Amino acid sequence: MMRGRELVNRLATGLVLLCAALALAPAARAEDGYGLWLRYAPLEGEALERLARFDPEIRINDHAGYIDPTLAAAADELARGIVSLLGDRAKARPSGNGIIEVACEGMMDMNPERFIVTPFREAGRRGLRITGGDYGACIYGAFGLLRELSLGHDPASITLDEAPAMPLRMLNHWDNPDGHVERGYAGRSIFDWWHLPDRLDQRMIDYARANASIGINGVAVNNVNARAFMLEPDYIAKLARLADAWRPYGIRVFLSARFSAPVDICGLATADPLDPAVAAWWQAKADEIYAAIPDFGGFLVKANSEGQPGPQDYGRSHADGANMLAAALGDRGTVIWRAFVYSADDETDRAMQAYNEFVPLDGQFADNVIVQVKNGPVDFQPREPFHPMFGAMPNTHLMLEAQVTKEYLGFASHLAFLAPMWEEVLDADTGHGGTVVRTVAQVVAPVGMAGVANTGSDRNWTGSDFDQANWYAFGRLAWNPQLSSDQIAREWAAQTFSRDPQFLGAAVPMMLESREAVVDYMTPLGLAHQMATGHHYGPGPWVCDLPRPEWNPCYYSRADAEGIGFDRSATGSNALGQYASAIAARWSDPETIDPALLLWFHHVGWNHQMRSGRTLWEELVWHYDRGAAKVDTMAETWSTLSEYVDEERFRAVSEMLAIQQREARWWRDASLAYWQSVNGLSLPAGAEPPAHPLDYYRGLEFPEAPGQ
Ligand code: BDP
Repeated sequence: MMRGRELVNRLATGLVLLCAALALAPAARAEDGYGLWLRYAPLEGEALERLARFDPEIRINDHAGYIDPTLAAAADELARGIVSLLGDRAKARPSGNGIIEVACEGMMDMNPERFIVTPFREAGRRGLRITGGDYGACIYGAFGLLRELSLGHDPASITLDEAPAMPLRMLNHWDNPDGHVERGYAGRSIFDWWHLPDRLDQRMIDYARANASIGINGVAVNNVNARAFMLEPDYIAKLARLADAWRPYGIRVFLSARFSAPVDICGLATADPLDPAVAAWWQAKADEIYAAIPDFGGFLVKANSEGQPGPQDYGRSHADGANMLAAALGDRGTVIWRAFVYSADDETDRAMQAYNEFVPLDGQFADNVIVQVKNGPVDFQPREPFHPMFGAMPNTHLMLEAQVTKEYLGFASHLAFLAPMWEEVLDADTGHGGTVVRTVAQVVAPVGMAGVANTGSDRNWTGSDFDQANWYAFGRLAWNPQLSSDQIAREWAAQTFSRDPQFLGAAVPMMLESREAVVDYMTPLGLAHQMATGHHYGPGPWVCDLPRPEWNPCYYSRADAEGIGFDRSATGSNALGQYASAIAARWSDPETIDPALLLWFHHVGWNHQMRSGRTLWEELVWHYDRGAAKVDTMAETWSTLSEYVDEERFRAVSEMLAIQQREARWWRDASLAYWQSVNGLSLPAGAEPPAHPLDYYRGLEFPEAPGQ
């Protein structure tokens, strides 16, 4: 960036010219995954010729010598990207034929994040102009244009006009200040709190670039199981340094706040939200933060959940707690209050507790409070129905929370592309639109989406190369929930690995089928929460002795000699009653419910006849087998793709797939061995018996598993 600045050439027009060829040395092309989808691999063939002919210089607005840092970042990225896409052709290249003008200045009556890319002509030269609602739009415009160029599209025919579907598109990091990442499978935290604010790692800039390229505009930097001391002045200074670094990329910082902080770090006798001294403490704290970080996003709060303190400790409601913090922030920021609550003393079906606690509070939350709701009613399982709160709180700002890190989908070692899972929930009809379809995406569109980040200190950021796709997909879907999983997979794979149609023709279907494979070999037909205790690595369907009932897999499977599945119909917990009547009616009948959700809502006899003609037991075995077989196919497919991928990443993916093959079979075998011990049934003809007796699987222990 500095070299580009030094080479700035001021024009009489008041625009600044950056020569793309000289602005930056070509991006390092180490294929260790660090470059993510921003590696800008050199184009080939006609696409290369077209870009070489266009050969743009890059201009940015200059107001009497002042260059907005966001525009500078946009221009730098364009320069970096184009030089890299031109590969060898970028060397010794004269000043360009074409022009890219980064011209965002703020346009009245336009969404500040909307960008437009349009062609223009100037003295016989072709140009592309990026304009937008505000400076920040240009960073999205630059990345949008670079995506098109990276995909090999003709610069002459690029026109774009995009605005994000939702205002808040954020990552929630479950990173602890000591560097450990809760549910992190990619090494240590990327945030170097120890050396901040004095030292800012280059990774922080590359992280911001990656986020901006997919439209992420908010980052909560610390674990929702928060440490109160992160509200102390030294941490505010550290956070301010990050905020400064990320501001040009359109990212606002948020902090997870521990509700008991006034007691923990200030020695107040109470954290009661209705106590004036408590409110005053938070008010002063907010003022202190805003003095250092004028665009601070706000607080993310996990309260009265899994042992975290909260307003209920003082007999107050979630609304009391959230509104007190919201008043402290005022119109400067937002309180994001999580709806992931369930209690040790509540015997109600866990899947119902959040709805029961929150829906009666509809309309009571302050305007700058967002209630953040997980995609499903339990906890980020490979498949859940959509959360019944979506659509049921019309007078509350609701935001969707998804988990990008794959706590329950095989950690980083299993290839599971999550866009189909998120597409499934975003497209789900909540039934709350009367005769009109009202999807989850429509419910959250005025507010936003949060994803629990999967980044870490691993060189490839996410622990495995294919997990980068989930970070990418999360951002793309939050920007535009109408994008299809297929399109997202295709553009990610083309930018990350190879644009070759042969490669994409094999890799994209493999990605698209991968999540269903995980559902099949872990928890088919609506089963959930069958993983081992604590670390959540591997199967543990037999676990039934944990102190809290809803921590036990047996609580969810309800497997007995007669059948399996959780009766959540009117004869059982009646969780179905929390859904709109049209949805509940469809799901209340085991014959009409989508079989993928059958055992979530119904306790079904082992010999129940499925629509497939198989019995339930046969159907379960069929799914476990299909899942394990699918992973074998994925590994086979990948083995044919070596010519398209560099050696290092090819081998890394191959080895991860070998782990996944082994672990898919482990899930299948351990689960079947356990179900057989419950139902006494033999396996259907042709099905392979589990490799080991049940006791072997029960005896496995993994105290060193990551992410705990
Ligand atoms: C669970 C995780 C736990 C998180 C919790 C949450 O196992 O580590 O703290 O979600 O979302 O799935 O708060």
